[in-house]
Amino acid sequence: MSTDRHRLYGRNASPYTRRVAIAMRVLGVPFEQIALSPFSDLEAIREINPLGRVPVLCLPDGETLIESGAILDHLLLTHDTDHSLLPASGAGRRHDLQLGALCQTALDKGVVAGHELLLRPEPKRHAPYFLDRVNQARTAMRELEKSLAPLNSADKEIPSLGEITTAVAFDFLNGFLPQVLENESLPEITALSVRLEQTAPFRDQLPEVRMQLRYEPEMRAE
Ligand SMILES: N[C@@H](CCC(=O)N[C@@H](CS)C(=O)NCC(=O)O)C(=O)O
Repeated sequence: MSTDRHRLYGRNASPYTRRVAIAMRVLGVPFEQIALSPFSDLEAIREINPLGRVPVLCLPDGETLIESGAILDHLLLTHDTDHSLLPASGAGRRHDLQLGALCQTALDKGVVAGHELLLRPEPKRHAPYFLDRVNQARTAMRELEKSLAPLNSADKEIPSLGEITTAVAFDFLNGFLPQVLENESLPEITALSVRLEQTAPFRDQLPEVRMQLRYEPEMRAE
């Protein structure tokens, strides 16, 4: 189908979708968001993406893109020509992409741990598997805290892509699986999150629902 606007499929409750939506707002790309959930709208999502996943971005000419990283790569190439969200090359680009890579691990492991609780009946849950995933997500956020400091852009008007994803990941993990970050001291990430969540692109792209999961088996991962 050909339209004059981008169409973004997925809810902001998905951190992968939310980071794309916020980046589109920051870049000033007009889009329509079709807030489908892979849990309640799987058949509708499969019509757009046979893999049954979000986010999906349909371009105005009808081409369909999947995977938030690939979607963002296209959006930056076409709409970030002055490289305000991601430096064109060099140490700054590598650093920002590494922030995104740490976020991706934190999110992927947090989501997998959450799915262990959401989708697997309690007697079949494997506590060591769950706690190892929680620990991986936590470690990724600790590494992110260390990596954030050197190029933290508190004085920049436009957040970088890595900073957007960091704030989105922090908000998501705190809401979805709070035990990942409970008792963690993450002052750089917290300050970034407080600053960015007050801005219009973040406020306009809030998660539609917040699901909170908890599972505290006897054994601990650390
Ligand atoms: N690596 C993907 C992750 C996307 C992802 O896991 N999306 C979730 C929603 S938060 C989903 O569609 N889950 C259903 C599934 O993977 O089957 C990305 O960055 O876009």
